Amino acid sequence: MIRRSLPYIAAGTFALSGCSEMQSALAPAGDEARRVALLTWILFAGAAMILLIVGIALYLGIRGSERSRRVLGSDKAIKLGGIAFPVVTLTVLLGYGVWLMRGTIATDQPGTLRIEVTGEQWWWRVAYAGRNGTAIAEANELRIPVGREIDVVLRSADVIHSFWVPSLGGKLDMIPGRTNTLRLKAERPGIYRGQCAEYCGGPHALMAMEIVALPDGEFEAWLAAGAATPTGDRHERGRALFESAGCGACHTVRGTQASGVVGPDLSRVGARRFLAAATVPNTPENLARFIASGQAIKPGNLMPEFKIFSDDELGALVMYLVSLK
Ligand code: HEC
Ligand SMILES: [Cu+2]
Repeated sequence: MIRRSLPYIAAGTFALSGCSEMQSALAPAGDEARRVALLTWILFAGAAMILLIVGIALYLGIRGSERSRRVLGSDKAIKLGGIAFPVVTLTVLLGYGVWLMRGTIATDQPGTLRIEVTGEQWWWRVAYAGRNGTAIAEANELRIPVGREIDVVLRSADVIHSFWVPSLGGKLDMIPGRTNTLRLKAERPGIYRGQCAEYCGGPHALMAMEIVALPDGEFEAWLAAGAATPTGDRHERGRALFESAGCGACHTVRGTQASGVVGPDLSRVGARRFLAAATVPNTPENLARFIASGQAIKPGNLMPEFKIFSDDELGALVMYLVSLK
């Protein structure tokens, strides 16, 4: 039995090791995540030690000499090991935990970048503060500057979701009617993965996102660049199809008629690495598949399938979407 399952265990371990860098609380790339990782290791080591001691006591209790069994069964041993030890250990641990995580609560410091993230069934609405107070809408991918403190302002549009990017920080719930703020900082450029960590119905497991940490200059340039308005006849047909099919009732493409706010903002959808909240890579094939049979890709998602397009029309629509950067 064991021998037969070994290859599967090995394969599983290997597959899990693939996740280690992008989405792991044990591979911290930010201050808060580092504290969480430290606490994790301390708890793990402490628990391992206690397990060992209990194991030895159990062995001595069953197999030990008469004397050791008498010592283990004494009132004193029970008061010390069963009452005093847990009370002292847990109190010290609580104090240490509170002290360690101090300063990770967000405060309204000037100069801190604010990004609003709203949990929706089953994707992420994102808003950056643009120049002179205007909001810049994005979705499903968070770009942040490396080395800067960021206040991620968390809200929910429907049910409870939870924002968790293990490599960058702790987990914080997105609760309807409340605003929670999470402080994040990425210490090195890279791509970090986050996952909705509170069951929110249906395709909750397919509600993930990527956080792309860019050097400050690159980030500012990306934010300032705004959305490109594609020009030329090549994209005209796709844009017309987008409008006539009614995509604009739910989606916004800045600079066009499309101004719906039911679904993700598509002004720069062509620049995203993934589609449908990190469900599938953003390729032309997957775009076409998502439009025509999105329920097969992300069962239960709130976008209706559009079977009305010919392959040719789908191609034109996809070309238009890809050009939105
Ligand atoms: C009834 C509203 C509605 C209509 C109409 C609609 N969509 Fe969507 N769309 C959604 C929702 C909701 C999502 C988010 C799905 C998810 O990931 O859970 C979405 C997601 C998408 C995405 C993925 C976006 C991302 O950030 O990954 C694309 C691309 C897209 N829609 C294109 C289209 C196109 C093209 C049309 C028209 C043919 C269209 N949509 C019509 C609601 C709509
Ligand atoms: Cu969820």
